[in-house]
This record gives sequence, C-alpha cells and structure tokens, in this order.
Amino acid sequence: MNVNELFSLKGKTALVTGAAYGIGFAIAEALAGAGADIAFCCRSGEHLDTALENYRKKGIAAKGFICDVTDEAQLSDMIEKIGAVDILVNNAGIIKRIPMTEMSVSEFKEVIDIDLTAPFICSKAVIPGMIKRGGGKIINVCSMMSELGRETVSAYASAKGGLKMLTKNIASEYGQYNIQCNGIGPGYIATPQTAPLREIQPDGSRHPFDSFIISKTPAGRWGSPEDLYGAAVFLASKASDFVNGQILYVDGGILAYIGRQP
Ligand code: NAP
Ligand code: GCO
Repeated sequence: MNVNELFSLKGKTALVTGAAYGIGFAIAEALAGAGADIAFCCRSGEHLDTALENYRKKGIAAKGFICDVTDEAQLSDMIEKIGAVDILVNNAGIIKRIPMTEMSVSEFKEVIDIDLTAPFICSKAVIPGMIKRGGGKIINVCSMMSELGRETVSAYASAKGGLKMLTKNIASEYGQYNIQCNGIGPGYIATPQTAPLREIQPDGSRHPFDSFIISKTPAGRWGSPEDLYGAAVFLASKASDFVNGQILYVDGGILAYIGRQP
C-alpha cells in the first residue's frame, strides 16, 4: 500500500460546518491539501464573503453556503446543492461563559442546539447517502470539555460531553455500513472563540487565564488551528478505516498533566 494513497482524499467531497475561520477553516484547508473538494457554511454573509476570498488566496475553490446548522430545512437545501458528502466535519459551535445559576434556560438551550443537536441533524442528513455509496467519514469537533468541567461553561461542557457520546453512538449504529465516526478534541486553540481568554490586561500583562493554560499545558503554549491539520486528514482518510468511536485529543498534553507547581 502506498502510504500517500492511504491519506489521499482525492475524489472526496468534504462538508465542514462553521468553517469561515478558526478551527473549521484550518480543517477545511487540511482536507483540501489532501485532495478533497470543500464545501462549508456559516450564518453570516460577511463571514462567508471573507472566507471565500481567503480560501481562494490559498488556491482552494471552496463552495460556501449561508446555513444555520440548527435549521433542518436550510441544511437539507445546502446538502442537496452540494450532492454527495463523503466527509462531514461537525465543527460549527458556540460557547457562553456564564455562571450556571445566572444562565437562562434559553441561553443553555442555544448552546446545546448548536453544539450538540446540530451535529445530530447534520449527521442524520448525510448518513443515508453514505450508506448508499458504501461508506463515509464523520468527524465531530469535541473539546477538552468533553472530559472536564470548569466554571461558567456548564452548557458547553454538557454539549461537548454529549457530542462525545453521539460520536460513539453513530460509530456503534453505522459502523456496519463502513461509516467511521470519530471526534477531534482540540485543547486550548487560539481562535476568535478563545480571544477573550487571551486579552492583554490594561497593565500589559497576560490574561490570568492565558497564564493558567500555559502552566497547565506541557507544550507550554496555546495550540494553533494548524495543529489540527494532521488529525483531520487522518480521521477523514482510509488511514483510519478501522478507527471508530474514538476521540483524538490534540491538546499539547493538557489532559494528561496535573499542572506545573506554582
Ligand atoms: P469560532 O472561532 O467561534 O468559529 C465558529 C464558527 O462557527 C464561525 O465560522 C461561525 O460563523 C460558525 N457558526 C457558529 N454557529 C453556527 C451555526 N449555528 N450555523 C453555522 N455556522 C455557525 O470557533 P473555533 O474556536 O474555531 O471553534 C470551532 C469548533 O471547535 C467549535 O465547535 C468549538 O466548540 C470547538 N473547539 C474550540 C476550541 C478552541 O480552543 N478554540 C477548543 C476545542 C473545541 P458564523 O458566526 O458566521 O455562523
Ligand atoms: C473555555 C474555552 C474552552 C475551549 C475548548 C477547550 O472557555 O474554557 O473556550 O472551552 O474552547 O473547548 O477544549
């Protein structure tokens, strides 16, 4: 077996949700680099236009759609326009950092809808076609909060914990059709979502949370979206055909480490 062929995505179409920038954009870039055709979606027309230009600058002829992944009708319309989806990356996600007792039920539900219910909706939409075509790949972007909690992220941790179990359940239910469903669990990655945790303080010092994460990460740094390239290509390719229901953590070692003593 030619190892390059093992990781090749030539002839495959990948749909990456929420891939206007951040982790989704990096994953789409990596899959394109391995030969996949890329489709992506987001909610904002402005984000879409900027993203299309950024993909073009990288030589990627991505197809972009305005689609709120919580809306089944928008999603089925987008998938009809894309055609066969061989690789689905459920990446779109939000976080709300609010103490649980101060979080409204609607705020909790909004996070659950986007971070957990939408991957269910998107996976449900593509699985029948994957079965017809003899198989497919689903990659759910989980989180360290699929394993751990922390203050103010009750909705997000509940969603990402559920997404880990949805990943295992899709693998269990559809593995017989040669569908592999795995998760990528990024650690702390420098994107717009985590920008508030890295803001330079008025006195010019690092944000306390920034320093905390660096002390808790053996790699001694935040991850960059590009750190996820390899895991994405691996889980989207033939190289992972016997890997199913797993979460691959790309976290610089933070989940393994008790943390540097003060
Ligand atoms: P981000 O910078 O906030 O980007 C999120 C993307 O999702 C944006 O393109 C956004 O575009 C889109 N989006 C949000 N809600 C959507 C919806 N309902 N329908 C369609 N698109 C939607 O986030 P990120 O840091 O790249 O994170 C991406 C994923 O990785 C998320 O699932 C996040 O939970 C997860 N993650 C992040 C980290 C980290 O440290 N950054 C670590 C672990 C896991 P629009 O606003 O235009 O829709
Ligand atoms: C937070 C961060 C984290 C990261 C990521 C860690 O507020 O703790 O946003 O949740 O986004 O999920 O893996």
